[in-house]
Formats: sequence, structure tokens, C-alpha cells
Amino acid sequence: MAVFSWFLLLLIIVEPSLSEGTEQTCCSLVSCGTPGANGAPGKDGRDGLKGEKGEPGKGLRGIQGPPGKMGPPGPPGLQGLPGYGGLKGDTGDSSVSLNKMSTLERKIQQLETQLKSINEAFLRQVTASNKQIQTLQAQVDKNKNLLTFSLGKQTGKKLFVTNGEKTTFDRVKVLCEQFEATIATPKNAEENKAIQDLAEGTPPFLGITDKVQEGRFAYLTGGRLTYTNWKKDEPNDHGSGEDCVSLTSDGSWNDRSCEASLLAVCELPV
Ligand SMILES: [Ca+2]
Ligand SMILES: [Ca+2]
Repeated sequence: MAVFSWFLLLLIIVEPSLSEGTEQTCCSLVSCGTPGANGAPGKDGRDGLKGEKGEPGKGLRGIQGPPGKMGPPGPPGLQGLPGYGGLKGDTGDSSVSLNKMSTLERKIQQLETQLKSINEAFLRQVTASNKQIQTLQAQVDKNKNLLTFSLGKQTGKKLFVTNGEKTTFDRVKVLCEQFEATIATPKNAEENKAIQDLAEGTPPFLGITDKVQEGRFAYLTGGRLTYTNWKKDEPNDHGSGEDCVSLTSDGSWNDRSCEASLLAVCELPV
């Protein structure tokens, strides 16, 4: 039995090596056995290589969609070449042009004349305004200086004022001139009393000197004295000389040095 089995196996192995001519003999040998049942299908093989792109299909194309949104503006283009010059115009009528020119020139001259007149009038107004401003400023300065003085004493047509400052004769003269006043100069007993009351015991300078001629006292305007009230034994031109005049506390006059520091009293017309 074992020998028979080996014989059958030998036949099966030798069968593929037989020639076609011997196939019929071999089949007769195989058909002799019972055919085996079909085995189960094998596993799927690996994916093959990708084929070439096929031809476009022959179906209907879809409808074209709406246009997309407008994109951002592009950069400005290069400047174009200059255009050609225009055609030469027709020659005008020389007589009409000259008339128009002369008319225009006359109008321009008229306008220039008017403009010049306006400028001159404007300058006159500006100059007048400046003068008015200067006048007003001078008045303000005068009143300002006047306000620095105490409320003075008025008698007759004069107002005597003082700022309480004690200084030299020349300085008092300048102070008074700053607001168009002069140094207090009594021309009668009433004015003399008004200055005395205002001074309140402090001797003031009077607008009287003998600078021009020693011993010959006169007003600053040069006129001779029309009223005097000298103290006894005055004027005496004491010491190195006394060419100015002051009012004493009792209202009498005394010649004093012009460099002394005495009260500044000015008089103003009212
Ligand atoms: Ca003198
Ligand atoms: Ca004296």
C-alpha cells in the first residue's frame, strides 16, 4: 500500500514534464483520480499604475456664473506723450483789436488812478489816526501824571498840585512840564495862601529866580514881579549864593539855593 502511494505521487510530479504528445496519456492517468474541490479565491492584488488622462466628456456644459467682485485699482500708468499743437487761429481785425486795447488801457489807467487815490486817502486816514492816537496818548500820560499828584488847591483860575516829592529846582520844573504845568508862582495873596495851605509847612520852590541878573528876581517867563511877600531881611543871597525862592511855613518868601531839596508844587490853569 505504501508503495502504491509513492507511485501515484511520482506520476503527479512527472506529469508536467511530459511532452504535449504525451498529454493524452497523462490525462488518462489524472482522470483516473477523483477531481479536488475548487479552492477559495485569492486576495486582491496591489493597485496598478495610474492610467493616462482620458478624453473630455461629451456631456452639456453648465451655464457661466456671474462676474466676480472688482479688484483693487492698479498703479497709475506712465505719462502719455504731449499732444500735437492746435491749428493757428484766424487773423483778427487790427482796427477792432486796437480799439479794444485802447479801451482796456484807459480802463486800467482809470483803475490805477482810483487805486492811487484810495491808497492816498487811506494813508491820510492812517496818518490822522496816528496823530489822534498820539494826542490821546499824550493826554492820557498828562492825566496819569496829574493823578500822581494829590488833589490840589484851586484859587481863582489856578489849581496848585503836589506829589509830595522834595527835589531840586530844575527837577521840579521838569516834573511840572510833564503835564504842561509850571512851578507854582503866586501873583497875589490869595494864591500865596493856597500854596501855603497845600504845602502844609514843607517849604516849596516858587517859579521865581534871579539867575539872569543877581538881585533882580523875575518870573520864569521873564516878567518882573507884580506881587512879593519877602520875609524880613530876605532875599539875602546867603552863603555861596541863593538864586531860587521858597515859601516859608508862615507864607513869607526866602531866597534859597536852587540845589536844595524842596517840595514840588505845580500850577495849572482851570
Ligand atoms: Ca541870588
Ligand atoms: Ca535867603
